[in-house]
Amino acid sequence: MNTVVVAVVLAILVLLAVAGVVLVGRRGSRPEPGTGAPDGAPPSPRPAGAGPARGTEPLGPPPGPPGAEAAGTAAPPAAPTAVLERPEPVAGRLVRLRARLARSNGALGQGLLTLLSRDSVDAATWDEVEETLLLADVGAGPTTALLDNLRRRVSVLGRRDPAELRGMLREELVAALQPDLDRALAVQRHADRPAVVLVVGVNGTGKTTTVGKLARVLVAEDKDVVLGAADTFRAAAADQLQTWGERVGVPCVRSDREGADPAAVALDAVRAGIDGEADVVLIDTAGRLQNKVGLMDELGKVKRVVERHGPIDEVLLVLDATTGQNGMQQARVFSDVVAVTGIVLTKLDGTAKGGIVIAVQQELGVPVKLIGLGEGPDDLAPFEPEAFVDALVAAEP
Ligand SMILES: Nc1nc2c(ncn2[C@@H]2O[C@H](COP(=O)(O)OP(=O)(O)OP(=O)(O)O)[C@@H](O)[C@H]2O)c(=O)[nH]1
Ligand SMILES: [Mg+2]
Repeated sequence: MNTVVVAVVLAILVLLAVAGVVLVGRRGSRPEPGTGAPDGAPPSPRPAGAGPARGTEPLGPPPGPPGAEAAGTAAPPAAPTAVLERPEPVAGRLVRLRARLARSNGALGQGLLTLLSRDSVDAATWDEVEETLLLADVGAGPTTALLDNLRRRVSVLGRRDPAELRGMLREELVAALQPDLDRALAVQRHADRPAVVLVVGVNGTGKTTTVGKLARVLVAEDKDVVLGAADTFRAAAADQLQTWGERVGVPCVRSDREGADPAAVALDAVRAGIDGEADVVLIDTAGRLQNKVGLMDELGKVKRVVERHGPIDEVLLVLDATTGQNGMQQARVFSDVVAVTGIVLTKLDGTAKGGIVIAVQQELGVPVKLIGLGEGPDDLAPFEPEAFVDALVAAEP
């Protein structure tokens, strides 16, 4: 009799253990419940990151989706460990990060204010104003335009009250930043497929970091994201991207083979996004291309192949703000090769070259949509001309 009881108890324990394993296995698959994203074993090559397949520890549940577990009443799952990060809210980021513009602030905004506050603004002072603008990488054309406007307005200003002067300078800088350009990212899902964002730029500008940070921005906005590691030059590039994804529970489609065809990986990522009903697929690309022909071939192929499923929604060109004229040169080459729809200006923290925002927009006719203000995971802000200029001409830097 006793043996029967023991056997029954053992059988129940085994059943409970199996139920627990299944539950834990399923819970690691997605950060947001109910969005129809890939579950556990997403399709195509090897999406990694959010899925439980690669690690020994399943990812823990996201904060606050209790409904997802209602079915598993048998036993509480045993200790999920890794906790997904909750990215910072996006609204007002630029204002929160404004102190990072401190050096631009000193060089451009404060420098101009000091010059224009002089008792007499003579020819020599205007030369200094011009020099200040050029040193801050505002660019020759925009500098001339700004200089003309400032000259005209200062001459009719009469007495130069500091507050009035600051207001005038603010207006002119905001106008130079073309505040009416549409800076919204095209990241809305289409009826039957995700939005696709291609991220391009030369090596070291911050592409991978930007893709990682942008994934967090989108996760903070409750979007389902898939990453595509189409920089296949070295495995470390895909590892870097995958790590960004893992932190917020976003899968990363990659190839295990160095030198794999970037277009194939990009296509696999888009397919994973379609199958998983994701909102956005973000594709990171390689920057180490020796010449324009190679660049054109590779990016052209990625674009062609990906567009079998529909047009790419956004091509973001990542530029390092500290590289000045070199950066501008790169921007020209890339915009000849792919139709760039938005610029991400990275490393604006701590550079005195904030004026490149004005130059690059005017030269390419493409809006700066995002700016990088540090190496931290949430140091990427939507670009807002007014908030940016306010940081430059702040009363207290
Ligand atoms: N200070 C600062 N550093 C940044 C910013 N964005 C990126 N970085 C740093 O720039 C370095 C290069 O960034 P990556 O994202 O690896 O650049 P990449 O363009 O992907 O480079 P490749 O893959 O080699 O083509 C890293 O050390 C980043 O942390 C930023 O806004 N501010
Ligand atoms: Mg990279």
